[in-house]
Amino acid sequence: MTHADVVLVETASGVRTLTLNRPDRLNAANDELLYALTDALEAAGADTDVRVVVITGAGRGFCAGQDLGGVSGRNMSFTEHLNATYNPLIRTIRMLDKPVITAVNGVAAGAGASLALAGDIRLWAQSARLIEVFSTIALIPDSGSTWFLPRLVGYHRAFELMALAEPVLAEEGLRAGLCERVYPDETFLADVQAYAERLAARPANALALTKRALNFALTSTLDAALDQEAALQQLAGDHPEHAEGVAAFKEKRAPDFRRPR
Ligand code: T3D
Repeated sequence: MTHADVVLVETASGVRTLTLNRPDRLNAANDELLYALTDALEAAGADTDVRVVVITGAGRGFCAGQDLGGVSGRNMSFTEHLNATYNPLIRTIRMLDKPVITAVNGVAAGAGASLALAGDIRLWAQSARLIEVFSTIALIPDSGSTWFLPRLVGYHRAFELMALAEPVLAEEGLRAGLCERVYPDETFLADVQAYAERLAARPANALALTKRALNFALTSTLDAALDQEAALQQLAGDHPEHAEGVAAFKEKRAPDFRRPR
């Protein structure tokens, strides 16, 4: 399979959809897929026509984590492998100055669960499930799971989910804040596209700065977050989007943040 086959790339109405494409392995990640996904995210970041990125999976799975078929005989240590593949991927998602939606169409296990949690917006199909499966093969959660999950469900539930590797189903996922919305399986992709287009109509610069401010604040003091907000607000206020938003308010019309200026 080539780079282009393992991650399908489509763009419609400012929404770039990246589809993991190893459906017979539930989109388990081999190196080819991990590099292709990171490259595709960077390309989406650089493309001015792209306002929102969606990551989803082909077939009935979202991503079953590391492809266990290719692990034995690997000529890299675990540490080297994580630093070369999963960690750059997760960092790219978190640093991308565009919203990334993880559209979890089915099972998300292991590093696939981490990937599902790494999105700015997480949309689940009704049949989606998230499994911190690592302990089943006597590994520890990686690719950001130890950072994301306790912030969402607290230390104790995170530890339980990781220790027992029990699936989180859509109902709990929604209740516990592991996803923002759950949609029926039958209409999932159309619902995701509609949601993404809504996001794409919002002010791109302000959303990029909001993402940067939130990511900073997650690991900062209140004092530092206030300073960061003050600095970033200047960048938002100086941008033509802000003038358009204020003009639209005064003229009692909807703002058009997509209009080239
Ligand atoms: O650097 C490093 O290497 C460390 C990084 C680690 C990151 C990790 O992600 S570690 C965790 C690795 N992932 C797993 O351990 C998950 C293994 N898979 C499962 O536990 C189950 O498949 C699922 C719970 C995800 C789904 O179960 P189910 O019953 O819905 O599907 P299935 O029948 O088990 O899987 C369907 C097919 O996909 C099957 O192939 P077959 O029998 O039809 O030919 C299965 O072998 C294949 N598959 C599923 N997961 C993987 C996989 N093949 C390779 N690797 C997988 N991870």
